[in-house]
Amino acid sequence: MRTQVAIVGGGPAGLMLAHLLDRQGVQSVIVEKRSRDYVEKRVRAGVLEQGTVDLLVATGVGDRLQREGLAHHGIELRFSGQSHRIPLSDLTGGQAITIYGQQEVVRDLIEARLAAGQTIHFEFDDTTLHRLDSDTPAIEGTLDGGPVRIEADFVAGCDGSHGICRAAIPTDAHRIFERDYPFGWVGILVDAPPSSEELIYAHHERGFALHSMRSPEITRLYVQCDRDDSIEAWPDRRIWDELQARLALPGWTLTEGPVLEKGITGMRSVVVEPMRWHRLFLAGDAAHIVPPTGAKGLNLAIHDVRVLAEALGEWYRSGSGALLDRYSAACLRRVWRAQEFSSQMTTMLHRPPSDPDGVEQRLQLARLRQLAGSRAAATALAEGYVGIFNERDLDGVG
Ligand code: FAS
Ligand code: PHB
Repeated sequence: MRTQVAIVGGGPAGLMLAHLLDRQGVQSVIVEKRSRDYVEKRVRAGVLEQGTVDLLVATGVGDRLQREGLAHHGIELRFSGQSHRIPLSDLTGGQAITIYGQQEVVRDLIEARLAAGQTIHFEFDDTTLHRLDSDTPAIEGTLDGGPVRIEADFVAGCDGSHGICRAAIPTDAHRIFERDYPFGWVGILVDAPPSSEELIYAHHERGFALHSMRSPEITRLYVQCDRDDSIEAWPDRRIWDELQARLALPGWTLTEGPVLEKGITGMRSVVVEPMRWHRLFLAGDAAHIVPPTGAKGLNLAIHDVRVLAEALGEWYRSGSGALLDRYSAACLRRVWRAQEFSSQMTTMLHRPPSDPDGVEQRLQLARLRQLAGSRAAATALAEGYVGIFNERDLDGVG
């Protein structure tokens, strides 16, 4: 096979890149290791920044999002048995977040791609990359048991944190910045109506808890757990007991219900620099991982491919590689801002494994009280949360 851009990975990054390229008349082929059913059911992120929503809507894949997504204009911080709302929209000139499951975004993008008569090669196995440092890179693998070779001008590595593309960059040609947090999250999807209109981020001496949702019928909840915990250590009753304790507020009730899905998510920060090696361009989790406390993972993936699609479109329109040459720097500027924001949220809200003298907890509470009392501090958090990072005017890309 021959195409212009060969995309490894059919998650939000790969699918959105193909969609944006298609709108510019640039051909692409997507190879995805898993089945369609698997990627459409995989529960992950749920918070879309304003910029992500605007792009999905502007490029014609936002109809269902606009119908079924829940626009939120604030989030709640809960600590010391009190609740403090951060009015996101009031503090950011009207920007909001939208609650809409990542798997719904993936489903909408797959439907749009197939409706446009384009292909996605699901269950593509044994992916290997070739000649990335030449003008004719290629990917190979097996499809329906048969060997396949796809030749292209560029390869987009959108294969996530456990993919093969990142490892294809020689070790002396890139650096990996990593930080592992000494805790994780147990996440549950629950068949019960949300107990609050908006998301609740709770700081508690027993550990962090998060009340989120997917729809007026489905609640999404998380509790901080130890890094090495297994899901077997978290039977449903224990999860509910911890949620009830950590989210407790006089006059407020957490509605319980059947647990539809549960899993443990690790908490780490990873950044690969640069995000490009010759004709290979990394995007999304293949290039960076953020702890989910800031709800940035999916949004960063969409931002990367927006910048990459614009740069590839420019290359095919004018032959200029200027934007491609600036791709990595442009994305990394936003990636590090999102890392900093996510790290702040994570360290402010999670119980450290050891705090013998209680200093850490008192510092966290002082920070939370500042957010509750200072409009300036609350505005900085609100801007980070809705995705205002103001990096656009610094480098003139995207
Ligand atoms: P993805 O991982 O979504 O997609 C990569 C795709 O590549 C996958 O479909 C994979 O099957 C495919 N692939 C891998 N190797 C391949 C190969 N060799 N050949 C072909 N295909 C291959 N973010 C939040 O904001 N909130 C959350 O609650 C949240 N929860 C998360 C929970 C988990 C368990 C994980 C892993 C991430 C979570 N995230 C969350 C972050 C998440 O949303 C990611 O940022 C987002 O999925 C990134 O999208 P992609 O870069 O497209 O990577
Ligand atoms: C979610 O709804 O899955 C979610 C919301 C906010 C976060 C992380 C996850 O910070």
